[in-house]
Amino acid sequence: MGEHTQDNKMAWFRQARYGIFIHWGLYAQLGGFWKGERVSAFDGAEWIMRDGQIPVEEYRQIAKEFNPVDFDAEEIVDRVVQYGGKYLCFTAKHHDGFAMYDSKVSDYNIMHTPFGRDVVKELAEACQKRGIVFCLYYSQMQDWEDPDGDGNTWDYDKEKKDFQAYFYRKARPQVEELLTNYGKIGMIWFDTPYDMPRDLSDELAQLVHDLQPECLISGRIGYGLGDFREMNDNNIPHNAFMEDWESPMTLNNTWGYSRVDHHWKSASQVVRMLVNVVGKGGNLLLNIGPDGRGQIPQESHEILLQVGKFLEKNGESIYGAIPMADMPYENQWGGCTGKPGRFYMHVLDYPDEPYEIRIYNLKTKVKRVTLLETGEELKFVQLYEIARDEYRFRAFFPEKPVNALDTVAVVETEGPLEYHDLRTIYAK
Ligand code: H79
Repeated sequence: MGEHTQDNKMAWFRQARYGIFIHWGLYAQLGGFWKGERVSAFDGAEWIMRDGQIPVEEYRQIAKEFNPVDFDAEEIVDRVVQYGGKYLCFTAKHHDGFAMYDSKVSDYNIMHTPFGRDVVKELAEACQKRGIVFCLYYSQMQDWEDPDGDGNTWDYDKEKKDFQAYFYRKARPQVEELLTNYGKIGMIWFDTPYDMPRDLSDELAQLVHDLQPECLISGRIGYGLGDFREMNDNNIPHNAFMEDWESPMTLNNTWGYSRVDHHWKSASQVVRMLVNVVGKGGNLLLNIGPDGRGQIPQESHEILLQVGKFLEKNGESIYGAIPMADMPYENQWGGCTGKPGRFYMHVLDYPDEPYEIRIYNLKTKVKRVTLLETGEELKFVQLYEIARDEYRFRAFFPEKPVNALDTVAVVETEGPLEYHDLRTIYAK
């Protein structure tokens, strides 16, 4: 057992770099439709109860029919492995307040459906078997079922809400159940803290630390109590960010399953996103929204499988990558990811003849350049142009990309990366 330092605690997260988010709950059965009509979604189809102002007594009826017979935790986790994801984060309870596990705290849970299976338990066991880090999403503030939970103002009077009562009756004890009954939890992903009172957030963080000292807490517990910064949904920071952080992203435009959202990102867009995030020092948490039968939409599956095949051969450039300071210029041909003593050029837009790619104002001496997939050594030159006070690195690629998604070259360097700051370059 190592020491309980923050570095030790973050180690798996920094190694992983790529995780799969799963949004799945009663809303999956609706797929964005209520009584035959599409409910316009502010954020995603998992918001249907709020967006449609569906009365809790009517929404509750979905539970009576919920029977996702195709759900197979082992198959889902096998797929996460195939996709190249290293952790899986599952919505144990989203804003609708419905627990997807056997909760003694509230009957509003999956055991009281025709399905009657503890999905959190099945996923936890499957992850354990496959070496995937199992993480749980829990909406600690919003709960549209509970009269005292935040958010439901169409059934319940906002003025009469007693959030503290909700916290002690449901949120806190449910988090306790989740961190007690399902083995080791890699991370608990809190969300939408809004104006949650500081003392209760403190208490929640303390509870997690007491029950599972190694469990990470997402930044959205609020008040800087998290172990890492959670970027905004579907947002990637402009610049490299030298702390621990994660960007949660959707594969189409919704988190929960929607029957009509077909705005899928391509595999190539996903790889670009992954390189962008990992190059800047973060983790990508990419979402899947299984449908009302418990199946991963075929489109998601095919896209993520392609990304997985890329990672199978090029994972070295992503997993365990370290944050890289921004280079002086944008790399319009793609991007870079870093490791000690080397970095990886990800050629996303393959060059035409003469198949040359340049990086300007890299001062560090390059020792060797090879293609990651084939090991083929590439010719390169490095020079310093005295009149312009500019460093130039040119690498010569083969005529054809080795991978249609991303041709990765390993650039071995002498010592740490050093750039020539643009501000020091002669102005005139
Ligand atoms: O779980 C996924 C989303 O459901 C959840 N976060 C990801 C990971 C999420 N919660 N809130 N949001 C996303 C943003 C929601 C914004 C809005 Fe609204 C909802 C805009 C309009 C309705 C709440 C009410 C904020 C402004 C008014």
